[in-house]
Amino acid sequence: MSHWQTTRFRIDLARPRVMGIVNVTPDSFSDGGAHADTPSALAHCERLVAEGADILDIGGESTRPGAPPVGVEQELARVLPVIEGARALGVPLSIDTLKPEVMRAAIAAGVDIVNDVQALRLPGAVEAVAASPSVGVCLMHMRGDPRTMQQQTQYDDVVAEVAAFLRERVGVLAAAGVAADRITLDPGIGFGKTPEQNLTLLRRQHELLALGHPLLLGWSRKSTLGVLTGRPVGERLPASLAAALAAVARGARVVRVHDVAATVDALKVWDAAALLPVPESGPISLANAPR
Ligand code: HH2
Repeated sequence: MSHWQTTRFRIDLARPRVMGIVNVTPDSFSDGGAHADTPSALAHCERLVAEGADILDIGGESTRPGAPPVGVEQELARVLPVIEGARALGVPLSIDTLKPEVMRAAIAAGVDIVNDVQALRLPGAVEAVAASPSVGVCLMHMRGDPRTMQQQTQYDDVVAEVAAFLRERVGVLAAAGVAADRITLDPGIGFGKTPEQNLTLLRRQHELLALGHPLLLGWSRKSTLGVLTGRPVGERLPASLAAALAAVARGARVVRVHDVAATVDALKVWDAAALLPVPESGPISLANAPR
């Protein structure tokens, strides 16, 4: 699948795309409170588009481990004015929610994509997406909910289990009449997984490509990067860039990031490098060895 069909846009995935995160929340794990009111969230949307974001992912409920749930009315009050204001920016808008009521209202308000960390498992979520003729969807794997997910990290084979789960969810959507080119998949880095399991998902990401849908990956600032580098959340930009490039190198077509400008730059260099012919490395000549 070389494109992602969404409501207003058919996103060409011949080059990797950058999804910029807009958390309209007081408590998100890395930027909680930074864009919690409508004017600052909209200013953030404009800034991310100016920096080169291909997609904006707008969320009104934190999914960090232990985050308290937010009511439907409160979530809608956070995200709807931002969706309405950001529609004029000319990029696809995604709603990051697991609630069917929020999906329906956001689709009515004009979002192009539904991004659900629970892969449309709440009752009514599949119907909310299927009722729209063309809204795009990202199905993400997670276990439990944000309060319980980090107690559920026992897998026999994390990659096989994530793949089987995503395959099952794709089947449910297909049965509901959602066209295959509307669906992207995400293994859910950090959602009910240990750092080692997250890295296994990265190393064996090609096995998820076999599901036949574009992969969307969210490594930005996540705690596995903190474990690898010893850095607090505010100092994980280099690690996030390396993870985004590693994900793209293994076939991801969309990366979900907080730091759009830096990621766009990194991907430009990555793309240019990928186009260069790789020089053949011949054997080391003994004649040139220092005496
Ligand atoms: N990660 C977060 C939220 N939504 N959606 C997808 N598809 N993939 C992800 O990896 C993903 C996601 C968590 O990051 P963030 O939105 O910055 O934090 P919070 O959930 O605390 O708002």
